[in-house]
Amino acid sequence: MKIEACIFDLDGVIVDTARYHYKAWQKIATDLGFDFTEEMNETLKGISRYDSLTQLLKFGQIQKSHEEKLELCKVKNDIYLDSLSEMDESAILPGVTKFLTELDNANIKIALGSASKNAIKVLDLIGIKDSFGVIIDGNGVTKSKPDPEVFLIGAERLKVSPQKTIVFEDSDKGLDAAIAGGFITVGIGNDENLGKADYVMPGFENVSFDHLLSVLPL
Ligand code: B16
Ligand code: MG
Repeated sequence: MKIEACIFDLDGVIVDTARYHYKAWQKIATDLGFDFTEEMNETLKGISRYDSLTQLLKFGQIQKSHEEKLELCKVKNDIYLDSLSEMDESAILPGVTKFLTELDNANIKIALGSASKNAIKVLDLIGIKDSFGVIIDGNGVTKSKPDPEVFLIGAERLKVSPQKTIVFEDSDKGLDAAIAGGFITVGIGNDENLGKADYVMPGFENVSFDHLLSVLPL
C-alpha cells in the first residue's frame, strides 16, 4: 500500500501544549474543590473543551447548568491562552520539523486534524502553519473525537483515501476516531495508553518516514 498523506493531531503531537491544557483543568478542579489527577486528564485528551468540562465535572461529582459550564469553559480557555503567551517555535516537539520536511520532500500530503479551537493561534505562535496543506480544527467539525469526522474531512480535502493516510495521535479518543475512519494509526506516547494504534512511538526524534513505512503493517 502506497502512503499518500499524513494527518497530524496538534496538542501532544506537534507541540507541547497538552500539559498546559492539563494545568488549566487542574486549576478549574482545584477551584471547584477536588484534585484532578494525570490519570483523569488522560481521558480528556483529544476531546472538545465543553466535553472535557463535562467529564471533569463527573470526576468531581458536581452538577452545573449549561450556562455555568459555558462560563467555566471561558475561564479555562483564558487560563490556557495565558499560558501560551510566551510560546514560540521552541515549543515544537523534537523531530517534528525535520519529519514534516521529509514528508514534503517525498510529496506526501500533510494535514492537521485537531479538536482545538485554538489550533490556528498555536500554529501561528510556533511558526509552522504553512507546513499544512489542509487544517481542520475544532471550529470546522460538528462532532468531537472519537467521531472520525475531523480526519475524514481532512482526507476529503486532501483528496486521499483513509487507507492511504497515516494519522498521528497522542490520545485514546483520537485513535478511536482514526480507527473508526479506516486510517493507519501511529500513537505518540506510550504503549500502555495507546496500544490500539498500528504502531506506537514516544515522538518524532530520530524517526524517519522510511523507517515508519518499514514498521507499519501496510
Ligand atoms: P481547545 P488535539 C485537543 O487538541 C486537546 O487534546 C484537548 O485537551 C482539548 O480539550 C481540545 O483540543 C480542545 O481544545 O480548548 O483549545 O478548543 O489534541 O485534538 O490537537
Ligand atoms: Mg492531542
